Amino acid sequence: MTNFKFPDNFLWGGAVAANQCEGAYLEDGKGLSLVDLLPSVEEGRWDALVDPQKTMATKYNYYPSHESIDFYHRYKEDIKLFAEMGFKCFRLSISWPRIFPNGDETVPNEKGLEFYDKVFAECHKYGIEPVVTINHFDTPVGLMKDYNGWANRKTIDFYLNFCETIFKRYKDQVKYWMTFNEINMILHIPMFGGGMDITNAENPEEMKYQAIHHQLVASAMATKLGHEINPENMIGCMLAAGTTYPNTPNPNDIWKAMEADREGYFFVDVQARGYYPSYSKRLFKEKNIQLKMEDGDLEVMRDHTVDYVAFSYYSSRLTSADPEVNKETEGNVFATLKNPYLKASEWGWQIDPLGLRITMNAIYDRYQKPLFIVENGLGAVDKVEADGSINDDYRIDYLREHVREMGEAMEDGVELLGYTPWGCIDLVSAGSGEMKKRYGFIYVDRDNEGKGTLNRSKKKSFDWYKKVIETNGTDLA
Ligand code: P53
Repeated sequence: MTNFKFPDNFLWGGAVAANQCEGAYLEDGKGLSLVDLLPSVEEGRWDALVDPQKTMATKYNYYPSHESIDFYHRYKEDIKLFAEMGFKCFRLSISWPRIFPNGDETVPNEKGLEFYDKVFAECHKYGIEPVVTINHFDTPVGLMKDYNGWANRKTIDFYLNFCETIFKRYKDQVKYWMTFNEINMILHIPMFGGGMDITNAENPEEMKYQAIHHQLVASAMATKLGHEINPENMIGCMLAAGTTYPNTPNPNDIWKAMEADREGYFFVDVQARGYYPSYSKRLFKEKNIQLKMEDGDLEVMRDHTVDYVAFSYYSSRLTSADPEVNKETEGNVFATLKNPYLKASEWGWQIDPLGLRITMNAIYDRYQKPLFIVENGLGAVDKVEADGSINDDYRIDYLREHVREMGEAMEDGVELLGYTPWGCIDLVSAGSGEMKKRYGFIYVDRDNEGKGTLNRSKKKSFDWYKKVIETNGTDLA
């Protein structure tokens, strides 16, 4: 069977985030990240995610991020395994509190910077291009405590200081950057995405969009700065994507689906086109939002748009205009009805490879900028056989179908820079804090309670992905 051949310079790789893999949560001068205050699913991870009082004040027994998979001490072994699979790139994030422990310091923590020197050197040893997320759900606790995070305009300066520090330090090591991971997450979990507490705000929606404005200004300023420091830098935005389908052909459902997609596009409309979308006027009016802007905000957005649009894709979504029908979706980060045409993972995430092609085409049609799929994958429970092997055919099936649709989208004319499946090595789940929800090609011996040797081993999907990269996507069998 012949498949689509990906371009020779296509960036095959994998993705992780500092707060989900590094561990060493207080080592070498690192400060606390908000994620370090989140417990496991059994102790109420979700409550802590949505209620900052619980995040800040509650003492839990076990915090999965504190040791995580100990990438901080095992990065050499891990990167070597990525190289063995043939990775052309590796997406990781730089932990903000590792560099600025409280977030508002002017002088960075040298020890923290040295860690990433070593990680990038290790990548380049194997010809692996680092792809760096600047802020991946990793706001220093100090910024939330002392400033209410992104609700405060001062956070723009702290963030830019962080950006300047790392742009300069890693000027010769890193070319691909993303300003914020899943920037639209702030709408759904303001604590996670914005390091802030909106619960006591007079108009919580206004506070959210004010914080969003700050992030969008910060993202444009970072793009400007990044290009000044190194004109070769490629700076992107990053959206939690997945097209929303209407539940029926009822025009009300179609409209509802369009509105749902605009919630996310809102961000990229600014980051990629350079201005607030026309529909934002009505949105602000209806939610009674008056944004405070400063001179130059709109200009910097206009003049410093991103070089590429990155996104995560796990699933499409389904919505209805009928509140009774839609009730079913409550309590999910991204509200979605059950689509009767799709199967779902053990965590209820619906599997829709064609949805990836649809999403890619929709985003590319809208922005006409190169895309980068920086997260995709199947969270599943893996079984280690008596002989140590792990036969994760379900994961191979999921990835194969998605890679195939990626190829279709490229044949449709979509420009795609690369593909970095999520959690290329097992790591802590962001949403649930579990280890059991695994995405990796590489298995890590550690369980939900933090027990295990932390030993790494290859799953069946390891050899599969290696072959996909080797043949540039022509052999997906
Ligand atoms: P997990 C949902 C909830 C939290 C984070 O999610 C999410 C999403 C889905 O978009 O976003 C990304 O670990 C995120 C990663 C995360 C990944 O999805 O809950 O960028 O940090 O690990 C997968 O299975």
